Amino acid sequence: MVKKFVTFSAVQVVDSHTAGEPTRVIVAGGPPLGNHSLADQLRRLSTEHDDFRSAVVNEPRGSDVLVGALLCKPQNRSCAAGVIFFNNVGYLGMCGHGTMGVMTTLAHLGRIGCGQHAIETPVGKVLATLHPDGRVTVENVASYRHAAAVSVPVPNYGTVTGDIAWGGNWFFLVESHPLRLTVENTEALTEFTWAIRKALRANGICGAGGEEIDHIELFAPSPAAGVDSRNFVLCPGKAYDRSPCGTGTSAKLACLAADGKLAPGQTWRQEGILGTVFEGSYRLEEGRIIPSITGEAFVIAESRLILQPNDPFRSGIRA
Ligand code: PYC
Repeated sequence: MVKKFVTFSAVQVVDSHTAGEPTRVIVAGGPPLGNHSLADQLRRLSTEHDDFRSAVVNEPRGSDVLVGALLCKPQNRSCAAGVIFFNNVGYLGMCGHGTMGVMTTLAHLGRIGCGQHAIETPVGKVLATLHPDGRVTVENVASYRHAAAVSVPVPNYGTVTGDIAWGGNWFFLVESHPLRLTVENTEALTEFTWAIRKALRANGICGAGGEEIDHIELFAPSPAAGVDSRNFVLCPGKAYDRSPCGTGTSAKLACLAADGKLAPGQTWRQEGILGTVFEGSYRLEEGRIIPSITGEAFVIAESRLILQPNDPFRSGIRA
């Protein structure tokens, strides 16, 4: 039997992981988004081409944990790239592990060398430095604590208290809780943090401007010598961050600075649930906290995603 000929589009991607958390950089084959600001390009992607997001990161081509990074035209020509980050359910303002993945991918493709490069994101310009040993330092957008010690009643768990902070995404940061932060315990950790997320929404507890707090971050002491803390971060689509989370570490630095527990330039070593570590510090600029986060990404695949028009899951499997 002759197979019917179908035209398809192909999307060229490079996959990497940063401290265990995957990033899929879309190098070619993305939808046309124009020459506007990254915020405008994000608006166009989300309103006109959301199928593209879902096709690239959702099953069967991706998974719930995958973060997509679409390379776009930067409006500021001095930037090495513009990037829109997205996941299984929507879009991210910034992504720390993803920026490290983008830098390592651009170097792998021969598009950048060692040194500092500016990257435009929908929430502002970030500076990323590729070091000769392969590590990447991301100087993130200004981060701040929005509210301290906010209590929320969480069904089946009781009252949970945490800080609300911006690190390029909105976080609820919880120090005091009864759970063990170990990788064997991720199911219970996911249930607990998802219940907190729902309770914040149900009680109208938001970030600035009424924005939803869509990342929940738990902390515990690290068992490793020389590491300041371990975290567990639940991402918006209910997958947990395998890395220590760049924007989550930035939010943590903002809280530590607000409490007078970390001085400018002092290093904070944040471990994630897999035991991988990001190093963070901050500088002050006109009273604002500018975090820098260092980690390492590894390229793991180069491929072409094929989107056939007659494929019932051309646009991915949506939850
Ligand atoms: O590293 O900023 C981060 C991040 C956000 C969501 C997943 N990773």
